[in-house]
Amino acid sequence: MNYETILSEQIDKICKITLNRPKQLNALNTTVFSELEAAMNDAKANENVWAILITGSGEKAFAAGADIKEFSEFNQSQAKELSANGQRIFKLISDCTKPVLAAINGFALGGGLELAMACHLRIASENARFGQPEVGLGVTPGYAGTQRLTELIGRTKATELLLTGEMIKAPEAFILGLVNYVVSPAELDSKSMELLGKITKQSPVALAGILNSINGYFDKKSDGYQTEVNEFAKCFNSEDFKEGTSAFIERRKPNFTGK
Ligand code: CO8
Repeated sequence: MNYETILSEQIDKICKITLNRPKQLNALNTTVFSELEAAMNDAKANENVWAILITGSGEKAFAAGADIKEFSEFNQSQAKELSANGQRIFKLISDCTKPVLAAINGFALGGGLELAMACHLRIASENARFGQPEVGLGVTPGYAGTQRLTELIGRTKATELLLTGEMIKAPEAFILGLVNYVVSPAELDSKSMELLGKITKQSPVALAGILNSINGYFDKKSDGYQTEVNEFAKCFNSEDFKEGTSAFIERRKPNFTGK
């Protein structure tokens, strides 16, 4: 499918989505949001896609935030709609039952960091910079930055970063647990594909159960322990479970189908 502001391609079992407004540092406008939603829905529905990679085009930015030029003239009700819509689309990513990895190739600021945090895994290049600079624009984060940053790095440091709007570099993001790995810009793509390659060798049924169970831990309305019981039991109905256990007994590698 052809998009105006993103690129979407399939590489083996991985759908790679690239934010593609490099001149605007991949700022997230309403077209990016709607195309990201469409690409995510396509990837979710495609049974040949087992994992999703989200990155930015160019060498400078993953995404430098929501498009300030677009929302600067908005009124309160437009702002509410923009924020709710952005949160809904980022939740589509965090709730996705296929693993989603953000390959952060530069600035991840404001909405850009919120997008990266909605993904299940994050790999940063050494030149990446992270921050929630909204406070300096006289606005709060609107795409769940206050929630996910606190969840990922803890209240103490999240509060400081949100209140100062200061940027941090990749090594500090790693120490804070915001990213899984930091690699050179040249290695970002290969490291991301390597990690997703390991993951896509596993059973998609089990991957989905694990992601649902982890989300259950953070979902205030559900009991994550019970979610884990349900997901565990669900696996016993799957061909993947029969294949995985048979392969172990027969001393061979499993050939999972996701069924
Ligand atoms: N929105 C729109 N355009 C942008 C954005 C952005 N967030 N970031 C960069 N650009 C554009 C610049 O305007 C410039 O365009 P042009 O050449 O046409 O003037 C181009 O990208 C290149 O940017 P710079 O020349 O500024 O590049 P520098 O290397 O000098 O600086 C920075 C890079 C530091 C990343 C700088 O561009 C910057 O500070 N950008 C803004 C970062 C920011 O504040 N992000 C947060 C935005 S707010 C948000 O994400 C959430 C809002 C809450 C949700 C809304 C609900 C209503």
